[in-house]
Order: sequence, then structure tokens, then C-alpha cells
Amino acid sequence: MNDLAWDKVEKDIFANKDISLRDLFNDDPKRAGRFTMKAAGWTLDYSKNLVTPSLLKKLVSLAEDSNLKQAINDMFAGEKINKTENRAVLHTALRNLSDDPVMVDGKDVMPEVRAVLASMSEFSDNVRKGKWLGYTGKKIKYVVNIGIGGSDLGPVMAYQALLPYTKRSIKMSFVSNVDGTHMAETLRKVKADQTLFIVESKTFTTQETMTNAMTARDWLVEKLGSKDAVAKHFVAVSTNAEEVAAFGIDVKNMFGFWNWVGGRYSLPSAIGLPLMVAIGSRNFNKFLKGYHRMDKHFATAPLNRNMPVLMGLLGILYSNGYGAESYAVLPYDQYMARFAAYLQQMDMESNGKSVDKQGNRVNCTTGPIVWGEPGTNGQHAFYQLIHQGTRMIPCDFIGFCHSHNMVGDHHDKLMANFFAQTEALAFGKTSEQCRSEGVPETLVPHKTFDGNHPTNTLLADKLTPENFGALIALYEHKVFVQGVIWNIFSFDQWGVELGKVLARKVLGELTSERRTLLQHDSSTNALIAFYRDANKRD
Ligand code: G6Q
Repeated sequence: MNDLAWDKVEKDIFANKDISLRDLFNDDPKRAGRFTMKAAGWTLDYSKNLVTPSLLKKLVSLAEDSNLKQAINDMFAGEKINKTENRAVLHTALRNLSDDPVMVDGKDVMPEVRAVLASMSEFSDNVRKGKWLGYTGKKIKYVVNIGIGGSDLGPVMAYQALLPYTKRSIKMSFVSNVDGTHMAETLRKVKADQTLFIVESKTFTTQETMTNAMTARDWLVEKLGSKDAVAKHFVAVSTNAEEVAAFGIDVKNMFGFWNWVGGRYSLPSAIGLPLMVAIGSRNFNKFLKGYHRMDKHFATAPLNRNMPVLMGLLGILYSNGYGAESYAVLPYDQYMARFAAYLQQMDMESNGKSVDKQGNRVNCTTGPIVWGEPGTNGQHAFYQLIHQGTRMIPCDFIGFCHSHNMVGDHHDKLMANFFAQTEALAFGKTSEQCRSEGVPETLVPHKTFDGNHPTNTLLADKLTPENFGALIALYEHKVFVQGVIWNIFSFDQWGVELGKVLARKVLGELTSERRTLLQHDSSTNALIAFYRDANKRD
């Protein structure tokens, strides 16, 4: 991180260490308006943050001094900013609905992007209209997506979020875990002659996905009695045509993408195919339009009026200035139940790094821990700690003015809680208030709320494909901004490799016919031996 610019931020924090949201709001009746902005269908109220106009200016200077503007331009221009993998980072091209070309290695990638989208549309229309027939001539009623990590979390999360837009007669399932239970329980719910498997894997070599895909293939062949059935019941999304063909999937039923699409940023690529089958190509295009609107905002708005930049800077303020270890994402919408899990990967895999771009140890803490649950469930569980615990946990509250299910007064009650929580977190309840309410003196300390807990409020009209696409892009760019300021590479994930390599070795040791000489530490050796004994292996 840029020390000089950060010093100024820290000095400001120190000079205002008694900063209080109560005072800030009392002193400036127009604070809410001053600290609210709109972009791509979203309103962000960031007034309930521990910031003054002067601190914000210093944070924006930190972004400027970290060459953020140049970094944004480089990403959109297809520069190879993922240096450790020598790749461009162009998920923004996947939803580039303008006529502008996007160049990678001197070639415009947009014609290919559009061609894949067109073949995805044709395929999903066929499945939805019952034109794609299984091996025995039946229409598809069940779709099972097989993938993991970036090839699973996005599609399953977005499918759930956009459930009101889905064709309900097609039943979707998502299998990711190599735990056989995941596949076994899924196969119990589907009928082979009406099931389509979408195998999603950028590399088509991932252990979990290939194991699940092979189990599904064996099951299908057994149920339908012929290997020829595979071509009618399996399609692939991958960058690896050779492996797809070797698996037995006709490559004309393969939807491609490119090495400049990172796994956790791949939802708007062909990895979104199960979502497109579920919501249809028109809604999928609206989803992409939302992403594109936020992309345009991010690429063009000045840094001090730029939603992803402001959210990124506020996150840095709490992580690096206040030592906050985590932040909570709290969507007040049941459809967004998996949103925090999706952001966990996006944020923690991108910015969970401790070495800077020059290969040195970073001079500051980096990516925060992300967690959350949909409101109001969390209020009856972990909000206690946010209100009265000893840690600072900044929160993003995400809500909508209209529900897809206007059942009685549910939505008003939901949103009353939504607004009440940010108010309670910001302003708390003083001991004087408690006393004036007749709270016995012994209980006053327990019933006092310090307040001053920072929150962002993100509000949109309704959870539509367009608003949802924009929201995902907002978080993608927020993560990018933070990576730039921390001076780390956000688009690689070397930290997941070691465990994978060791697992391959251990698998051999668990399953070999004869016991091999184990050369791990004494704990791992003993655990492997214990497992072998339990399975009566020699
Ligand atoms: C994401 C990661 C990782 C990846 C999975 C699946 O950014 O790279 O989560 O998406 O490991 O990889 P495949 O798509 O190659 O199976």
C-alpha cells in the first residue's frame, strides 16, 4: 500500500478517534444526502460510516496515488494484469453490450463472445421449448449442473436469486462436492431419460468435477443401457476441447470461454449456461445489461463518485485503519441466500494474499473475511455480537423496495427490520436513555448499545436480473479496487494448489493395495493409518 497516502488517512483517523455517528449526523442535517449516490439501478447510502468529507478526500487520494484510474483502464483494455499467470482479465468483455471492440493480443474478442452467447441462447431455447430430446425421445425435465468453485458458486447462487424468473417445470440441481452424497442424493431426485447434465469446468481436469461427471455418466449409461445416450444427455462448458471429447461429449455440444476469464468471475460467460436455461436468454441478456451498466459506471465515474471505489475505500478504512477482520453481507431477500457464499470466493480467493506485486511481504493486512446470512434470520443469531461484541464488523445491508412475493405485510415488516438495524447499529442506545426508561441500574450496562457500528445500505427497486447483474459487478469491482490499493495480484489463486497436490499423494496412500512407507509428519501418518485400518486395508 502507498505509505505516504495511507499515513495521511491514518493521521486523520487518529485526529478524529472519538468520531461519533451521532455527532456527525447532528452536526450536518444534510449528511444522508451528501453521502448517498446512485449507479446502475442501485442507491448506496454510505452516510452511516465513520467518515468525514476530509477523511473521504484522503481515501480518494490514496486511490489516486495507487494509480487506480490507470489500473481500471488497463483491466478494461485487456492488458495482462494477471501477471503471475500472464493473462488479461476481461470478464467485462463478456457483458460488453456496446459496439466497442475489446482487444486481446491484437485481436478483437467480441465476435467470439457474441458467437458463444448466440449458441448458448439457441441451446437453452431448445431445452426450454422441449426441442432438445433425450436418448429415448423424451423432453428434458431435470438439469444437473456439475462443477465446483467458480464453475458452481456463481450459477447456483444466481439461479436461486433469480428463481422468480425461472421456468419452474425444469428442475435444476447443482452438484459440486466430491463427497458422493452430493451426487447420490441428486440422482435420487431425477429420471435418467429426462435429465441433462451440464459439466462445467474451465480445465476439464478438476478432480471433484471429473469424479462427479464420471459417476453421472456411469449411472446414465446403466439406466439407459447404452453409451450412445451420453451425447444426448451431456453437454460441457470448458476451454479444453480435447478433454471434453475424451470424456465422450460431442464438442459441438461444448460451450467455450477463454483463459482471460477467471473462474470466480465466469458467471457471465458460458458458465452461466444453467442460469440461462433456467431464466431464458432474454432475461440472461438483461442480467448482462446490469453488469454492463455497472462496468460503465466504474470505468467512467470520477473516483469520488464511483460506487465500487467508495465501497472499496470504506472497506480499506475499516480493515487497515480499525483492524476489522471481517465484514458481513446481509441481503434482506431470501432469494439471495447464497450471495455471501459467492462473495466469499470472489473476495477471499482474490485478495487473500500476503505477498505484494513485487514479491515482498505486504506492509498491511489484505483481504477481509466475508460472511453473512439473509435478513432477518441473522438478527436472531449473530447480530448480538455486531451490536454489543468487542469486534468491529462493518456490514453491507442489501434490500429492495418491492418483493416478488407481496404476501400480506411481510415485505413491510422485512424492510422495517432492515432500516431499524442500520439505525440501531449507528446510533445505539445510551445509558441515559436506559435510565430514563426505568431500566434498573444493575441492568443499565447490559442494555446500553454503544452504536457507532458502520454500515452501507444498498437499495434497489426489485431483485430483477438487471439489478442483480449490476450488484455482482459492483462487488467484483470493489474487490479489484482493494487489490490495486493493497498492491497485490487479485486474479490468481496459488494458495489453493498445495492442498490439491498433497491430496493426490494421500489418495494413493489411502487406496494402495499394500501399505506404503508414509513420510508425512507423525500426525498425518497416524491419521492415514487409522483410516486404512478402519477400512480393513492392509
Ligand atoms: C476460481 C478458481 C476455482 C475454479 C475451480 C474450478 O477463480 O480458479 O474456484 O473455478 O477450481 O475449476 P475448473 O473450472 O477448471 O473445474
